[in-house]
Order: sequence, then C-alpha cells, then structure tokens
Amino acid sequence: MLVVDRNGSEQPVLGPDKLADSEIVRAHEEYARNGYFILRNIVSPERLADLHVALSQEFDRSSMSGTLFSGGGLVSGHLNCFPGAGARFAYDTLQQRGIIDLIGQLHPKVLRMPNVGCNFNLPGSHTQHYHIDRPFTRDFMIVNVAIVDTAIENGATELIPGTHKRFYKYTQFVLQQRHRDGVRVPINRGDVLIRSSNVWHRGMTNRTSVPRPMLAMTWEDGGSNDQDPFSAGGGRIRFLPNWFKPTPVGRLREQLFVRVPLAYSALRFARSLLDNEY
Ligand SMILES: O=C(O)CCC(=O)C(=O)O
Ligand SMILES: [Fe+2]
Repeated sequence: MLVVDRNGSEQPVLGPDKLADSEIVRAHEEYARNGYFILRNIVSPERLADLHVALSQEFDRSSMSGTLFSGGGLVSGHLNCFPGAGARFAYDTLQQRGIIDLIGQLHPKVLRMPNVGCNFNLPGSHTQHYHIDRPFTRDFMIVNVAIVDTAIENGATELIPGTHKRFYKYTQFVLQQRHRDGVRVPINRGDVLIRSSNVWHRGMTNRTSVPRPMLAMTWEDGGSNDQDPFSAGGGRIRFLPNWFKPTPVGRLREQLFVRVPLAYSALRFARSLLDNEY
C-alpha cells in the first residue's frame, strides 16, 4: 500500500517486520528439540486487551442468563470458546510477520485458515490430565496467543519438552514417569506459543478470581473448511464444552474426575492397557 507524504510523494506503508533470520533458525531448532517454542511481543497488547474485555463480558452475560450448558468443562473449570470476528487481527499479525509461513515449514499440514478457538480457564479450575490433543499419527499445529499475562497463578500451561518425538501409550507415559520433566510456560499478553499437538501437556489450576482466556488457532487436517473461520456463526463469541460432553454420561465422567481423581487415573491406565492407541 502507498500513502502520500508531506512533500506529495508516494511512500510505502511499512507493516510489522518479518521475523529475523536468527529467530527463524532458533524456532526450527527449538521445535525439533522440544516440540514447541515461544515468540515474544508479537500481537498488539492494546487490541488483545479489547478482546479480553469482550470475552469477559460475554462470559458474564451468558453465565448469568443461564444459557450456558451444564457440565462440559464447567465443573473441572476448562472451557473452549470461539473468540469471534474480533480475534481476526491476531491471525493477520501472524501472517504479516511471516509466522504462518514459518509453521508451514515446520508442518506439512498447514494448508488453509486455522480452526479458531480459545481456552477459557476458570477460577478454581482443576489441573487437567496430561494428554496430547489427538492420536499421535494425526498430529497438527497449534498457535496459542496470550490474551492476558499468563503466569503460574492463573494457569500457565505445563508442557513436557521432547515428548513429540515418539508415541507413548498412557501406560508408558506413567511407568516412565515422564510427568517429572514437565515445565510451566508463562507467556505475556501478545506472546505466541507454537506447539505440536503431540507434545504432552496439561491445563493447570487458575488460582486467581478471574478467568484466563488464551487464543488457540489449530490446523487439524490442514485447517478450517470455512472460507472465513472468524466469521462463523455471525462472528459472535460463543462458549463451548471442552473434554467432557454436556450429557448425563459426560457430567458423570467430569464429576468422577473432580471428586475421585485416582479412580479416573486408574480407569485411564486400564483403558491404555487394553487399547493400542492410548
Ligand atoms: O488451557 C490450557 O492451558 C491448555 C488446555 C488444554 O490443553 C486443552 O484443553 O486441551
Ligand atoms: Fe490440550
């Protein structure tokens, strides 16, 4: 794009700079070693602050009006949400900075626009079970953008570096005590955490009194099937279940997880013994 300057001559408008070559090299190295890396100060903190207000207001409105589902992550404290058209600027920035190209170099299935979501970690949430986000052979790229400063207190995600390199059944994960290598990953508003879905990780307890939202753009099977995933459903913010279905069986599972975590773990271990994929 060109603008006319004070002297009447046309000047190009400079967009945000692309990543430096050294940052790209570091990203490739860290991704190969750990399965994730962080880019600092990427997305506008002012615009993320506006998005934060919009998400908080919509959550308060929908929980007070009683239109939210029951169960579906509300008890364990981890919800999904669709951040709406007001989150598009974050994707635009990633594209302008060359970050979408970068993740396309790291994974062959970054082909279309991403699926657009956000992890909404409620006050008093329970620590999630360690997991990967999909079976190992169906991995995909995830870009998380911190909407608020995310520290230990409000539930910075825990990741286990290097666990993307091979398939672990849950039984192996437990018996090899892989959880001992977990590291918390604090990110500030505007920072970007890029990870493979194959890195073992878990959402953590939010010990503060306010929810912690975090954008999640994901490229399952190449990306979204929508032309414009940010304007789905009229581009309005929506809150969605996570992990547990908002059904009678789902609610029972969620209650078990929260009230008898040892039984939940034992069931998962037993299932892994019987099943080759888990
Ligand atoms: O909210 C987080 O920190 C991570 C949540 C997560 O891993 C999930 O819900 O699959
Ligand atoms: Fe996850």
